[in-house]
Amino acid sequence: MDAQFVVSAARPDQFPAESLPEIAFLGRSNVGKSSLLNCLIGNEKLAFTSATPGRTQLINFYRVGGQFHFVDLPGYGYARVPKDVAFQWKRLIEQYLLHRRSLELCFLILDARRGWMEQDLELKQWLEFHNRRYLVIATKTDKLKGQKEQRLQTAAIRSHSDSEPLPFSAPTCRGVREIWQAISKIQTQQQ
Ligand SMILES: Nc1nc2c(ncn2[C@@H]2O[C@H](COP(=O)(O)OP(=O)(O)OP(=O)(O)O)[C@@H](O)[C@H]2O)c(=O)[nH]1
Ligand SMILES: [Mg+2]
Repeated sequence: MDAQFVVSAARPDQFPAESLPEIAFLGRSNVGKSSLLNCLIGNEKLAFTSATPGRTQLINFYRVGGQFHFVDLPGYGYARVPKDVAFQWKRLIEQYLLHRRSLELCFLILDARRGWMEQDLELKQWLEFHNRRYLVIATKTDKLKGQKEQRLQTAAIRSHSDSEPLPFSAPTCRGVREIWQAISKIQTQQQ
C-alpha cells in the first residue's frame, strides 16, 4: 500500500489539516503499535519501531493509500519515563483524542500475554465516556505457547471487551487481513 510519513507533532498546532479520516494506534509503551502500523501498510520500515520502550515520543501521522491518516501515538505506562515527560505525553494524547474531529477509529492494542492492564482499562473507559469508536487488538500472539494458552488469553481479553478482540502477530503480519476487513466494515457503516 502506498504510504508516506506526513509529520511528527509535539503540539496540537502541528497536527496536519483534518483532510482524511484517521485511525489512531493506542497502547502501552512497547506493545507493538508501530509494528502493527507497518504490517497494515506492508512496509516494515515506515514507522520507527524499537526494542527500547518509549521510542515513539511524538504523534506521527502517515498518509495511507490517499485514503486515511494512520496516527501512531506515544505509548503509555512506561515507568522509566520521567514524570513530567509522561505527563506531557498524556496531555498530548488527550488533546488529540478529545478534539480531533477527523478521528474515526482507535485501535486499542494489548499484549496478548498480559491482557488488560490497569491503564488499558482506564483508556477504554475514557474512550467509551467520550464516545470514541475503538477496536481491541491482541498483539504478540506468536509469544503464546500452544492453542490452549491462546484460547485462555483470548477469552480473558474478550471478557472485558464489547467487541471481539482481533488477534495479531507482527513477525508474520498474521491477522492483518482481518484488521483491514474491520476497518472497511466501519467505513461502510459510516456511509
Ligand atoms: N514477537 C513479537 N514481537 C513484537 C510484535 N510486535 C512488536 N514486537 C516487538 O516489540 C518491540 C516494540 O515494538 P514497537 O512496534 O516499537 O512498539 P510500540 O508500541 O510502537 O512502542 P513505543 O513506540 O515505544 O510505545 C520491538 O522489538 C518489536 O519488534 C509481535 O507481534 N511479536
Ligand atoms: Mg512506537
